[in-house]
Formats: sequence, structure tokens, C-alpha cells
Amino acid sequence: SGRVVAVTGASKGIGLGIVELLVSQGARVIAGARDVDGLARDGAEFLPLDVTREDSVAAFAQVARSAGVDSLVNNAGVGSFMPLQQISVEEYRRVMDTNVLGTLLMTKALVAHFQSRHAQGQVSQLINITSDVSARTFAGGALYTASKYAQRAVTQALAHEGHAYGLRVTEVRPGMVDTYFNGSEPGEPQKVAWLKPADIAGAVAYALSVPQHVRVDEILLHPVVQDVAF
Ligand code: NJP
Repeated sequence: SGRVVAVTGASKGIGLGIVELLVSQGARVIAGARDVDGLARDGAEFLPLDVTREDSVAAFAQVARSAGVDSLVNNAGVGSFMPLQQISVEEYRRVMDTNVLGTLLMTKALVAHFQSRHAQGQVSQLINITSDVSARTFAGGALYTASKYAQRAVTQALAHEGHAYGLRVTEVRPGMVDTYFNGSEPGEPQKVAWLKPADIAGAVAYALSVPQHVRVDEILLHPVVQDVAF
């Protein structure tokens, strides 16, 4: 496809699913996560990346720029579900740093590159994997949903800012996906009917594939078994 896509949180779950689908479609992928030991896929380059650390983000962004990156998928994220009285400062920082600051730092590191691409008549694209709960909440979800509402706000503000340099911004909002999320294991019995990483990857691939004059603002997807009060 000629696309060069940077994907964060790419070592497993949704991120790895995105890597696998995009390389199968001919894209080159720069894939980052904290632990990328032993990971290899044709068409993908796996690099260590901690999105909460500015130095790590800078090193990853440097490689992505050198590869001519045209799209960024901010997927790295962590779950955290507990009643409010159990939320510690450390847990707050872990979740907000990964889900919100990580999205902000990673995007910030590529904005000048996307602006110079625009000056050369090229389109760039940003896809943030937030959540179906980036706009609704529930008991035990204070911290996680706060982070996802915030990540949604960052995404929408970036859509306004990026408009000036032709950046297409998409928010992908998955419901329950069968991954390693929040300490779980893929294939656990209660997760059999949940969305699969490939389903989210399909949404990302769709947003990347639309004609240049089209922007996909948001994709919200759930497994049929998930009942949702909108
Ligand atoms: O989770 P998991 P998912 N810097 O645990 C990486 C959202 N979501 O695929 O760094 C860089 O299988 C981690 O690698 P490592 C969710 O909020 C999910 O389900 O080596 N990377 C791994 O590759 C998140 O935004 C569900 O530990 C970091 C990956 O992130 C996204 O989907 C529902 C990192 C996590 O893989 C992917 O989550 C929903 C860091 N600091 C939204 N910290 C769902 N699964 O049901 C972690 O609504 N990673």
C-alpha cells in the first residue's frame, strides 16, 4: 500500500492485531511497546517504546520519521477498575500517564513531521484507540473512564489543530475485546464472543483506506453480546 504506519502498544492484543493486518495489506509498520523481545513480523520493525517517557518517545519518533511515517496509531493503554476509595496516586499516575500523557507525547513528537508533509502536499493521519467508555461511565470505572474521556478530548482538540495542516484524525472506540487487557488472558471462557483484535484492526484499516477527501471521525464497535446503555 506504500503506507508507513507507527503503532504503539504493538506487542500484543489490539496493537499486534493492527500490525499484522496492516503488514498483510502491504504497509510498513514501526511497532513499539515496552517489551518487544522476540517479536518479528515481515514488514514490521519492533522497537522498545514507553509512551510515558519523553526520551523513549523521541527515539521511537526519530525512527518513524526516518522511515517516512505517514500515520500514527496511538493504541498503548492500560485498564484499571476499582471503586473510588481504592484509587491510589500511583495507580492514577500509571493510568493517566499511559492513556492520556502517552497519546499526547507520541502525537506531539510527530506533529512537525506531519506539518512538513502537508507543506509537500502529502496527507497524514492519526488514529487514537480510545474506548466505548470514552463517553459513558459506570461504577468502578472512575479512573479508567476519566483517562478515556480525557484521551477523547485530546483526540478532538487535535482534530481541530490538525485541520490546519490536513491531518485526518479518527477516534476508534472498541467495546469488549479479547486481549491481555487489565491482566486477563485471551481465550478465557467469558470472552469467547467478544470482539477480536482483528476486528479493531479492520476498523483502523478502513479509516486508513478511505479516499483522501474523506475523514472518518469516529468508529464505535461492540460485540453483539455486549448490552450498552448509550
Ligand atoms: O490490551 P493489552 P488491549 N508504553 O493489554 C502496551 C483499549 N481498549 O490490546 O508495553 C508503550 O492486550 C503493552 O505492551 P508492553 C485499551 O484501553 C481495550 O486490549 O510491553 N506500550 C501492550 O502491547 C488500550 O488503549 C478494550 O506492556 C505500552 C498493549 O499496550 C487499547 O485498547 C476495550 C505501555 C496493551 O495490550 C489496547 O488494549 C476498550 C507503555 N507505557 C478499549 N503500557 C478491551 N480489551 O476490552 C502498555 O474499550 N503498553
